[in-house]
Amino acid sequence: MASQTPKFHLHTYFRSSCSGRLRIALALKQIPYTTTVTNLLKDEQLSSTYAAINPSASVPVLTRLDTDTSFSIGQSIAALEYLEEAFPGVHPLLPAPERALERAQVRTLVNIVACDIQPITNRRIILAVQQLGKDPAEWCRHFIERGFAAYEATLEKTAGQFSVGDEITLADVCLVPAVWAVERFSVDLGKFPRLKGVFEEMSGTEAVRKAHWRRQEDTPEEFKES
Ligand SMILES: N[C@@H](CCC(=O)N[C@@H](CS)C(=O)NCC(=O)O)C(=O)O
Repeated sequence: MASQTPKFHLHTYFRSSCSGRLRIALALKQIPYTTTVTNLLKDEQLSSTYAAINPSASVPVLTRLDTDTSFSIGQSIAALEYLEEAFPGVHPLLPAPERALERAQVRTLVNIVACDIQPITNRRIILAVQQLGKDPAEWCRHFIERGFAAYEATLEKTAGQFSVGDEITLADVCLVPAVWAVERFSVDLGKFPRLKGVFEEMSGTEAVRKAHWRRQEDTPEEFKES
């Protein structure tokens, strides 16, 4: 039987860093996809309809439509790893299986962003911090700088042209939208020169250009770039 062309759909929001990870990986792997915008500022992720799609009430959700039973993945790292395992031949985003240490280095950097930074600077946390009468910008700056300092120190051992060696990996895919997200919190990237260098290298790629938050269908006109 001829293999089906994969058909993907992404629930996304232009400013969501976790959605940005998927947009970059899909672009690198040259996988076309359709989208539904879930507007976080309108709390669309909290609706009961959306809960049926993603019980975690967050974006992104990656859905595959072409298989006999379509399925959705509602956690961005699981979705990235799915893409990597399902399409290892196009732009691999992990070092080869026998390079176990480098794979662990990639995952360490991924986890700094996806476990130590994003969850504690997420919209729902920002709102909770605000309700406690604290300054959410100061909160986010503090935890982003701690996370970036860990990323920067790790890069000393791992970096080449990109975060781990000279190939783009999942670490870079996660780093770029994390840097986009800090633009709002006046974090001084000059304190993290290796991280800044990798970000700039990544920003020059077509995949990152295409996935950029300023170039999405739901990017408001005042932020849009062509
Ligand atoms: N662990 C989840 C986190 C997803 C997440 O927090 N997404 C943010 C946007 S980057 C979101 O939907 N926030 C909505 C909220 O906090 O209510 C993942 O990696 O997919």
